[in-house]
Amino acid sequence: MPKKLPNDFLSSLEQIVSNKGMITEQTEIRPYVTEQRGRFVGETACVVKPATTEEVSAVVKLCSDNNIAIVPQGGNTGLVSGGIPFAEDKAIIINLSRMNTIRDLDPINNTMTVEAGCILQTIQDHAANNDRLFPLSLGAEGTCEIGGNIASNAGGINVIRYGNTRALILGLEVVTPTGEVWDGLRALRKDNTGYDLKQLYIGSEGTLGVITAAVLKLFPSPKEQQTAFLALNSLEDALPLLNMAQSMIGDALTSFELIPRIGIDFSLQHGHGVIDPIEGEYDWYILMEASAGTNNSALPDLFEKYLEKTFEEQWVLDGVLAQNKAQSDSFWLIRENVTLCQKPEGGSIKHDIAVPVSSIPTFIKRANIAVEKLIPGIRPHPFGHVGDGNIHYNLSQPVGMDKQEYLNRWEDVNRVVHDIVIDLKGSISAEHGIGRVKVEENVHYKSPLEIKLMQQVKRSFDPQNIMNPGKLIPE
Ligand code: FAD
Ligand code: 2HG
Ligand code: ZN
Repeated sequence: MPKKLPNDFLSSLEQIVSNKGMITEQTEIRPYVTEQRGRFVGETACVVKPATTEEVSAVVKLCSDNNIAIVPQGGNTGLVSGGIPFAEDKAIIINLSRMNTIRDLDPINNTMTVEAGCILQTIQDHAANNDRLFPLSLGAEGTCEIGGNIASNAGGINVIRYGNTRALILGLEVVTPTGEVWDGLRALRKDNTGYDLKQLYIGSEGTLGVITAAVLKLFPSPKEQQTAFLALNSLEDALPLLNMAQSMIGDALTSFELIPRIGIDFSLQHGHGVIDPIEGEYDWYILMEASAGTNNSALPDLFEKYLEKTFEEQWVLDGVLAQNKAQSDSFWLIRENVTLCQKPEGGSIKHDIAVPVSSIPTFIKRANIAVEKLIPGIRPHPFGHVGDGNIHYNLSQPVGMDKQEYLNRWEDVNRVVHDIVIDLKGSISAEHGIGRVKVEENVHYKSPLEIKLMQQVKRSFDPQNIMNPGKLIPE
C-alpha cells in the first residue's frame, strides 16, 4: 500500500481540483504507476489532474507547504521510468492530461501556443490544418503529451532536419516548486536577455518544475515528399549513403533510419499489415525521407539522381521508391513495428545510445561480439536514428532462455555495451533521458564535477527536493 498522506491533505487537494481532478482508487491508479517497459510498478496514494495553471500552482504550493513530493506526468510513455513514483517516494502524481487547450496559432510568426497536456498528434494535426508543420514525430505520438516531450527533450524521426525538442521550443510557462508561475511564453526567435531558463527546463524530466504551457516553432508544411526503402550492401555503406544524401539533397533530408533484418522478421511475424517491400533478404536496410516546402521543387529530380548514384556505387543492392502516400505509409509501418514487435520475442535488454555517426558500424560490431561472449545466443536488434548517430541497441533474449533469468542480466549487459559507447566518445542516453533507470549508470560515466554542477542547479531551483526526487540525478 502507498504511504499515508497527512489527514487533511487529500481533502485540501480535492478543494483545489474538485473530485473530477482526483483519483484515489488503487485499481484506477494502476495505469498511472505502471511504466511502458513493464519492468516496474510504482505507488502513489493519489493522482491529481488539474485543469488550469492556477490549479497546478495551488496544488504545488500545498505540496510544498506539506513537504510532499510531486511526480509530474504526461502520457506516461517515457522509457526510463521518470514519470512514476516509487514506493519510498511518498509522492503524488500531477498528471497534465486535462490541460489540453491549444491557446493560439500565429501563422505569420509561425508559432503555436499550447498547454502541456496536448497530445503530440493533436498538435501536429492542428498545425497541418493551418498549412504548417510541427515536425516532432515519434512512435508514441498518439499518446505522449507535449509537456512530457519537452520535459524529456524527445528526439524521434525528424531530428536530422529539425533538431530535437530543444530546438523547437520558443517559450515556456512553468510552475516552480514553491507554486509560483513563471510566464516565459515568449514567441521570439531572438531573446538574449540572460540565462536561457527554458533550456534548463527542457530535458529536466520533471525535476525543476511543472511545465504548464509552451510556445512551439512551426515550419512550412511539406508539399513534396520522397520516401525510399533501401537494402544495403553492408552496414558500413550506410555512412557514404548518408554523406551523399547530405551533399546531393542537403537540407531536404528529414529522416535516415536503420533497420536490421531481424527487425523486419519480427515485424512480419508479429505486426499487422506489414509487407516486406523488397524481395530477397539483406542484413541491413535504410528508410529515408526527404521533403520540400514548395510544389514543383527540384527534389524529385535530385532524389532520383541520388538513388542512381547509390546503386552505381553499389552501396545499395535493391530498393523501392514510394510511388504514393499509401506506399510511403507502408514503409513507416515497418519502422513502427520494429519498435513494437520486440515484445512478443521475450525479454529485451535496451540501450539508447549515441556515438559519432562515423563510429556507428564500429560500435555495432564491437558490441555484437561483446554481448555474444556474455550471453551466447543473444539476439542483437540495433535500429533507429542512424542519421543522428543514435542507435537503439536492443537485445532480444536467446530463444528458449528463461525470460526472468535473462532480464536479471540487464545491468551486466548495460555495462559491457556502455563501456564501448564511452570508449567511442558517445552517450548512454541519446533521446530517452535518465529517469530512474539510468541514474547510477550516468553517475558512473559522467565526471563528478558534471554531476555536482547538476546537483547545484537542482538545489537552487528546488531546495526542498520535492520535484521528482531521485530521478535524473542522485539525491
Ligand atoms: P511521460 O512519460 O509522462 O513523462 C516523461 C518525463 O517527463 C517524466 O520524467 C515526467 O516526470 C516528466 N514530465 C511529464 N510531463 C511533464 C510536465 N508537464 N512538466 C514537467 N515534467 C513533466 N522518445 C524519443 O525521444 N524518441 C522516439 O522516437 C520515441 N519513440 C517512442 C516509441 C514508443 C512506442 C514509445 C512507447 C515511446 C517512445 N519514446 C520516444 C519515449 C516517449 O514517448 C517520449 O519520451 C515522450 O516524450 C514522453 O512523453 P509523455 O507525455 O509520455 O511523458
Ligand atoms: C524508437 O525510435 C523509440 O522507436 C523506441 O525511441 C526505442 O524500443 C526502443 O527502445
Ligand atoms: Zn528512438
